[in-house]
This record gives sequence, C-alpha cells and structure tokens, in this order.
Amino acid sequence: MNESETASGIAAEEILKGLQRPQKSLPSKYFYDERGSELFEQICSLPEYYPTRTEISILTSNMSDISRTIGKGIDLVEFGSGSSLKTRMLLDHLKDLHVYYPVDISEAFLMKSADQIRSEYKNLNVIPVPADYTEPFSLPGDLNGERTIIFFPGSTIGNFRPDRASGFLKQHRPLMLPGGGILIGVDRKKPKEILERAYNDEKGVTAEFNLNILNHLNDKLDAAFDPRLFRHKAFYNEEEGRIEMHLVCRADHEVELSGVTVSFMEGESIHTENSYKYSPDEVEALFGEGYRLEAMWSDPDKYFSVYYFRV
Ligand code: AVJ
Repeated sequence: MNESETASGIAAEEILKGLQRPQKSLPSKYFYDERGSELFEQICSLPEYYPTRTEISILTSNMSDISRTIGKGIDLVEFGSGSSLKTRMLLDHLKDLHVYYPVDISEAFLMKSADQIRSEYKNLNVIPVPADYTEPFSLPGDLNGERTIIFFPGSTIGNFRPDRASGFLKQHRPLMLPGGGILIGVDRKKPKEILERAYNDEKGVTAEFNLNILNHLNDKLDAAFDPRLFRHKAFYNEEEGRIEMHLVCRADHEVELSGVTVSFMEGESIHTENSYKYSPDEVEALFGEGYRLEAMWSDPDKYFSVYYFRV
C-alpha cells in the first residue's frame, strides 16, 4: 500500500486529481467492488455484449491448438479473478500445469473465486494474489522453475490508452522470462452500431455498472455522491478507436469527497472508462520489440481475436 492510499486501499489523491481536471474522470479499475464484479458478470451474459461469448467460442473451437502452442510445464498467472468459464477451459486443457495464480484488485471476489476453483481442481495449487496488476507487483513464493504464462482475457487491455498498454506489456515481460508468453483476448474494430449496442444494453445493466462506481467511492472513501444525479452514457469515439463511458450530471450540485468539495454542472460528465478496439496490426504494434506473435485465433465475423505472444 503506498502513502496516498487509505486503509481501504483506495487512493483518494488519484481520484481527486481526476475529478479536478476540466474533463472529470475516474479510474475504471474502481468499477470492481463486490457489486461491480457481480454486475460485470451479468454484463458478460447480455445478448448485446458479444465479447464474452465470442471469446469463449474462439477458445472452444481452438483449444487443442492453443494448448499445443503454449506447451507443457507451466505456471499460469491470470490477470482477473478467474472464476469464469474461460479460466476453467484453460485449466482443463493446459498440459502439466503446476501453479495457478489469479491476480485481482477485488479481494473478496478473488478469494471466493479461488475457493471455488480449489474445490473443483483438487490437484491444482491455487495461489490467489490480491494486487492491482496495473502497477508492478510480485508473485508470492517460488515459480517452481516453470515457464510462466499470463492469461489476460476479456479485452481488459482495452481499458488502457495505447501508450499505457505498451508500457504495461513491457513492465510485465520479466515475469514471463524465459520462454513464457501471454495469451490475450482483444476486441476488434467493427461497425459503430454493434459496438454501441454492447455498451447500452436494453436491461440497463451496463448503466447500473457505470453508476455503481459512485457507490463504491461512497463506501470506501469519505464520499457523498448521489447516483440519482447522474446518468449513463456510452458511445464509440471513431477517431480514437474506443468506446467511452461517461456519467453525465443531471443537475448543478456539489459533492464532498475526503474533505474536498467538487462542483458538478448540469450536462458535464465524468469519464469513467475507455474500451479500445484494435485490429491485429495494431495489437502487434502494441506488443512491440520484446514479443513475437506465435498465433492468432478469431471468430468467423472477426469480432474478437485471441493472440499468443512469446517473450
Ligand atoms: C472488462 C474492460 C473488457 O471494456 O468491454 C463492459 C468492461 N464496460 N461494459 C469492456 C465493460 C462496460 C469491459 N472490459
């Protein structure tokens, strides 16, 4: 925990900095308290939200090829809590897997998922790592001298700006040396209507997910947001190649936050998330010099791709 963090592990300074800029913003990692993680799971099975089921179909159709490409004798590090069907598919098919390290910022959700995996995979050594993987962190204990493979599904890399994504990949490269690699799912560019529908679902689950970031700050920080004074907005920014999510303020008001007052004007927004969409060429450019693309798998519509890069 660094100095700017409160006992709850939330960095008040970082949050205030974002809310004091002309375009207010909040770090999207704060979506994921327990409720937020639940809502995200619900998003993943919405009919409009194609990424999850498309990625699962890619993994399903290509699992033996994927497992062969990755090879035997590995430790698997997952960025994300790893309760999903995708995790199970890998755990079922990877050969000679020694340790499984799920890494997640939401400790409660992480521990629950890890217990679930342990009960289903009695012979697997499951070591949950409560950490913010957007910052440098180290794995507990020995790596058993095995090759380390990172699994980073769900196009979560899309939350970073491209320069940050490249930095992130560079930063974690030592973890995979020597001989390891990263299996990563990345959402692709596609018609605007399909993209926008995926972030504006009919049931309003994405809206609730977006607004829940305010409840999270109210719970964990000394904040007094009224979520009823904001509404969900999501659109595709074509020039930037990203979906943007915002919380648009419905009326002029002020919010107290860790002893600081922040003013909100009707119509202004808090930018809560970017979700970048990448072509395969753009993905290769993000990875840069330190990586070699070994294989790529896609669905027939080319909505989504899974890549294996070796260090
Ligand atoms: C988990 C970051 C990949 O960007 O699609 C889903 C999060 N936000 N709906 C995405 C999200 C709104 C998701 N990622």
